[in-house]
Amino acid sequence: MSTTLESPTAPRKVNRLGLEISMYRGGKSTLCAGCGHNAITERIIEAFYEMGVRPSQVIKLSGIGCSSKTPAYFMGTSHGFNGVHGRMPSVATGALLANRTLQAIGLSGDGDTASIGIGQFVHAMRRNVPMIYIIEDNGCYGLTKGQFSATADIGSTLKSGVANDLPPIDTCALAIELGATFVARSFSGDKKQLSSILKAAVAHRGTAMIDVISPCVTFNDHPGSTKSYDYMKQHDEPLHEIDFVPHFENIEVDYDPGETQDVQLHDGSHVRLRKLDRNFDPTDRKNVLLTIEEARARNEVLTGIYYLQPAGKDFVELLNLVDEPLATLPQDRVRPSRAALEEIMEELR
Ligand SMILES: Cc1ncc(C[n+]2csc(CCOP(=O)(O)OP(=O)(O)O)c2C)c(N)n1
Ligand code: SF4
Ligand SMILES: [Mg+2]
Repeated sequence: MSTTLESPTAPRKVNRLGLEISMYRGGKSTLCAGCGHNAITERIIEAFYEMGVRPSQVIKLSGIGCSSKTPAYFMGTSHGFNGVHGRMPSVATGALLANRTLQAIGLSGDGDTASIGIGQFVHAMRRNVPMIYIIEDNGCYGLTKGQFSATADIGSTLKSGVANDLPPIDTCALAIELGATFVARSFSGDKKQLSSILKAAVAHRGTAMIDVISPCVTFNDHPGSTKSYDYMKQHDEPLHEIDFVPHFENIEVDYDPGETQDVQLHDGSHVRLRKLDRNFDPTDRKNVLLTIEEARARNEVLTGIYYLQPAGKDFVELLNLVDEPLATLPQDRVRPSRAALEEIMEELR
C-alpha cells in the first residue's frame, strides 16, 4: 500500500499519492486525555492516508459537541464547515450538491444526532447522501457536562447515581430502516475493526453511517455506565472479522467462501467478512434487523458492518446533476437568459 522513496537520509513513508501521513494530521487535540473521540481521530487519519484520498478533495462537516470539534484535529488542509447544533446533515447535503466531486466526512455526537439533530439525520439517511457519517457515541452530552443523551440505555447511571429511565434510540437500526446503504457499529478501542470499517466507508458510494461507541472518560466511564471502556470490553460482540482489500491493491487473498463472505464495492474494493460464531449476512436487511433486536434483548453490543448494500443510486445521482461541480459553472449555464425569463413571464400573463 505505502511505498518508501529512496533518499540519502531517512526513508520517507508515503501513500499512493506520494503524501506523508503528516498531510492527514490537523491541530493538536484539546479534548480530555483518554477520550474515545481522540482514538477515532487517529483511525480517520490512518484510513484516509492508507486509502490515498487527497486532503484537498475532502470536506469535513460537524455540528456542536466535543465530537463535533474533532474535524479540527485531522486533515488540516481540507475544506471544513462547523455548523449549528444538529444541522450538519443539511450543510453536508448542500455542499455536496454544490460540488459533487468532494469526499464528505461528517462528525457528530449522540446528542448532536439523536437529540437535536434527529430530524436532519433521518432525512440524510433516507436520501442516501454520499458521505461518511460518524456518530461518536458516548451516551451523554460531554461538552455540557455529561447529561444523558437519547442513546443512553435504560438503567445506565450518571456519576451521581441517577438512572436513565427512557429507552435508547438505536441509530444503526434507524439508519437501516430508513434506507442507509452502509451501516456499522464499532468501538473506539478496537483499532483493527474500526480501521477496516473506515476504509470500506471511504470506498462506499452512498451514506456510510458508523456509530462508534466512544467513552467519555470525564463524565461517563464509571461502573453503572453502559458506554464505558469496561462495559464495552465485557459486552462487545463482534459480528465478524473484517478484511478490507482496496481496489488499487489487487491482492488475491485465499478465502473459504463457506467461512468468508465477499462483498464487492462500487469502486472495485472488496470487504471480506470472516464468520465468527453466528451466521450473519449483512446484505439481508430483514435478518439484520432481527439480529439487532435479539442482541438488544441479551444486552450485547454487536459491532461490525451491520448492513451493506453497494448497489443503488445516491442522492446526487438521483438528482441527475451535470458532471461538473455546480459551484464552478459559469453564470450563463446556471442563470436563465433574459429571453427565457420573458418567455416564462409571458406564460404567466
Ligand atoms: C441550539 C443549541 N442547543 C443546545 C446547545 C448546548 N449543547 C452544546 S453541545 C451539546 C450536546 C453535545 O453532545 P454530543 O453531541 O453527544 O457530543 P459530545 O460532547 O458528547 O461529544 C449541547 C446540548 C447548543 N450549543 N446549541
Ligand atoms: S468531556 Fe468527555 S467527550 Fe468531552 S473531551 Fe472530555 S472525555 Fe471527551
Ligand atoms: Mg455525546
